[in-house]
Amino acid sequence: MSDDRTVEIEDYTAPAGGWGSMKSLVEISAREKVGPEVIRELARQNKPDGFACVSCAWGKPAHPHVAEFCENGAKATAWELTSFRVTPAFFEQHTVSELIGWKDYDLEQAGRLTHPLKYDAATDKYAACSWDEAFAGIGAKLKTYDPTKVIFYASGRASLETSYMYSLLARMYGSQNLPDSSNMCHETTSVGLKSAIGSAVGTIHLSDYEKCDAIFYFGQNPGVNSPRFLHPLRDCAKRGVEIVVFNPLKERGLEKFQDPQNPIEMVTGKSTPIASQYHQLKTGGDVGAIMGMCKYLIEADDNAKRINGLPVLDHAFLAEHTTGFEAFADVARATEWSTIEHESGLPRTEIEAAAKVYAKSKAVIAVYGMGLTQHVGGIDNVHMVVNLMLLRGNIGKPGAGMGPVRGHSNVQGQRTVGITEKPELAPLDKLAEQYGFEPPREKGWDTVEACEAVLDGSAQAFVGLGGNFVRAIPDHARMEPKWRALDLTVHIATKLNRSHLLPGETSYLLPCLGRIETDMQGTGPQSVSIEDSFSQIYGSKGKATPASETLLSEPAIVAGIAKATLAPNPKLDWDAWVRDYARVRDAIEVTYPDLFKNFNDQMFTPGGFWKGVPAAHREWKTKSGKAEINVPQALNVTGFEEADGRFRLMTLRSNDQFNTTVYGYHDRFRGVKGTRDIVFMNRSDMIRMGITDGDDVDLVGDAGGNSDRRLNKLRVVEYAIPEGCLGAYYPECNLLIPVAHHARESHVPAAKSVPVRIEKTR
Ligand SMILES: Nc1nc2c(c(=O)[nH]1)N[C@H]1C(S)=C(S)[C@@H](COP(=O)(O)OP(=O)(O)OC[C@H]3O[C@@H](n4cnc5c(=O)[nH]c(N)nc54)[C@H](O)[C@@H]3O)O[C@H]1N2
Ligand SMILES: Nc1nc2c(c(=O)[nH]1)N[C@H]1C(S)=C(S)[C@@H](COP(=O)(O)OP(=O)(O)OC[C@H]3O[C@@H](n4cnc5c(=O)[nH]c(N)nc54)[C@H](O)[C@@H]3O)O[C@H]1N2
Ligand SMILES: [Mo]
Repeated sequence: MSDDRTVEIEDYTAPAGGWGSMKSLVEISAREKVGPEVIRELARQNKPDGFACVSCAWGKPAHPHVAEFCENGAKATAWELTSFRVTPAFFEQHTVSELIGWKDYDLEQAGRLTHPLKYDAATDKYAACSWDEAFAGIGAKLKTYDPTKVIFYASGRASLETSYMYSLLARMYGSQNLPDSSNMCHETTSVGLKSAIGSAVGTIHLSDYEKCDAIFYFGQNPGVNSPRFLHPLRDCAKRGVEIVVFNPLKERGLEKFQDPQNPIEMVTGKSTPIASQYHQLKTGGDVGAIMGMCKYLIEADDNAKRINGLPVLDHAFLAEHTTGFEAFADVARATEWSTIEHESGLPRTEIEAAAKVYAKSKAVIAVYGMGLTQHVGGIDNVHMVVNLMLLRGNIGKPGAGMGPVRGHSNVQGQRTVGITEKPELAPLDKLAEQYGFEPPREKGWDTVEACEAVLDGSAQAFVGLGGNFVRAIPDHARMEPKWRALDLTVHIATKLNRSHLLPGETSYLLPCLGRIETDMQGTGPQSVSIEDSFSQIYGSKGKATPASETLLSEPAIVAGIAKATLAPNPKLDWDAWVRDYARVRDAIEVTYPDLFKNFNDQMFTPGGFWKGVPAAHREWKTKSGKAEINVPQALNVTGFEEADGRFRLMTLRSNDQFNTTVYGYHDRFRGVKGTRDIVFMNRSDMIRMGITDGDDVDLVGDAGGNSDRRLNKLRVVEYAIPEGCLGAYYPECNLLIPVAHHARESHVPAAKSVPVRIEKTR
């Protein structure tokens, strides 16, 4: 079943984008055997009247390029429009026990699911059932449980309309267990930014990239995970914006970019250098590095004051808009450079060079991703970036602000319309009034708590709106057997994945339309809407032929489950909503009148409409009413002590995957071909341990206690990675992460600093 698995490891010197990306695209299109329809759809991707890319959450510009898609967005389109199908005949041939031995790649490569399926324990196979049977079966089961023991997961891709309906279904049923992929991702942002600046999301617009004069860039990999970002980054670099990067790895998209849409660059082989400074700090070293920059700035300002020079900090801003500066400044002054150098892994000269760029810049954007959020001290990471930005008033003015880069295309939007386990984030009183029911008021389970509930047996059932929950979470080896003890598992999905192969006592697999496909309902073809990283909301129209006539849309499936589970409600007509999604948008507008004013009229505004972010205009919705400067708990965010032989493992995405969806075995920019079973290692560590490039090693969990978490036989790749740090691929490595190893407060699994030891494979 596999594609080319000949292993080759070699340096890749070409830029991000360019011919490499064209080639990669052609390869996947050929493999998925896609027809001309894909070309037509690619031309509609991210266009005001087209569909919103199903890959990442990067913004959709009001004036798009002719081809407003990237290599990985195009792969996602080809993946959804594949010509392969997984029909009931496929399941007649393969038992679940057999399929669970397949690789993630092979499972999804098998194609699109076509029919609703029910698991039959007697034959150990999924078998086709009718939609009515599936809904009736699920409803009958759900009615027997304590609703507070049922999990309603969502994976960040489903539209605002579906998400709103899904969160209502859960709450009307009586459950607030609404974790979503954000719990493994940017929840650290939602918690950290909320407490510091009173808004849980980024504060910039896409257009701020035209106005900034510096970008401070932490732990995000645009060449792979948000390649359309490379265009504004390239434009910034060209107009002399300083781009200062902090990342343990040299990521190609941050080094140089060749624009596949620029014929001159393509023909002449020219590329644009991106980063002006690149600091390869230790994994988990950001609080140290930022503390160093802050120390430099605060002390430079102290000196300026002494000699009556120009101030380095924006004192007027600090006085009017912030609290906590003095306490923080004292800590920064008192922190020794030796400590900063040790914790960050960077020499003082590098940190000072970065701080000097910051000091002379008038409008700075801070960008970050999973490199900051997925640590035990992730909130400290986010707070430290905010602190740095506040020192010179770099939040809430043109060309400046916080720019977290979100993951799934609608992950931010799902939270906006009620998919949240936190009662204070949902307008419960409003929902109670609008629909005449009493919503649950107790806090529900987030992802980590849902895992704990599965482990201790208190969870009874799991419903998943997309995603591959069991593969995306930590601690696979402990979780998988417990998963099968659930009484009911229901997955709404487009393709087969490992989570589906761990059926509970009763299990249904419900195949749905994807966003690129025509969604025909009673009133005609429907549109949906999503929210991007910049809090812009816009419409998306699918026009491709559905993968199968048997598929239902996500709203129709949610409505089907709701009608079979809940008592009829005169205030809510699920069928009317499915007939016309504009009615769902009307309902969303009633629930959230400030965010979704004139929703139906505004949704096709080119570039979308802005939901509004108070911190973007310096309205701080915090406890103090000001932006809060926080002192970090510790300079070490890993949550574990340093010890002999203990490494910090960061789990990474390759260029050929979307989360648990593995498109192929080629991580082009890092020079790895034909395999994912590798571990990147520093040369000095290898010499010290007597390991040579190409050796096989095992990674063993080192979280304390008697850890039996072990990943066997990874090939060592000598790599430019800081000493004491390792890199290897997610999701394969998730079995090394204990469920309890997560960010304080936000509970995001700490996937970027996992304590492990290395043993040679015997
Ligand atoms: N093609 C593609 N696109 C995607 C995805 C995908 O899998 N494939 N996933 C989507 C999703 S859901 C998300 S959340 C985003 C994820 O996108 P990113 O936020 O870019 O996530 P990662 O690739 O996990 O890692 C980010 C970077 O953090 C660096 N890093 C690791 N540890 C540290 C650290 O301690 N400090 C610093 N400064 N850097 C560190 C790594 O070297 C890596 O370059 O992308 C989205 N887009
Ligand atoms: N170790 C480690 N673990 C991590 C991470 C990490 O960096 N390291 N990253 C974390 C992050 S940031 C995230 S967001 C999570 C991702 O976790 P999830 O969101 O749960 O996982 P995905 O891999 O995105 O889900 C892929 C599946 O979604 C289904 N799907 C695709 N399109 C659609 C659709 O349109 N509708 C429906 N209903 N289903 C669809 C397909 O069946 C596909 O198999 O993983 C987290 N886990
Ligand atoms: Mo994510």
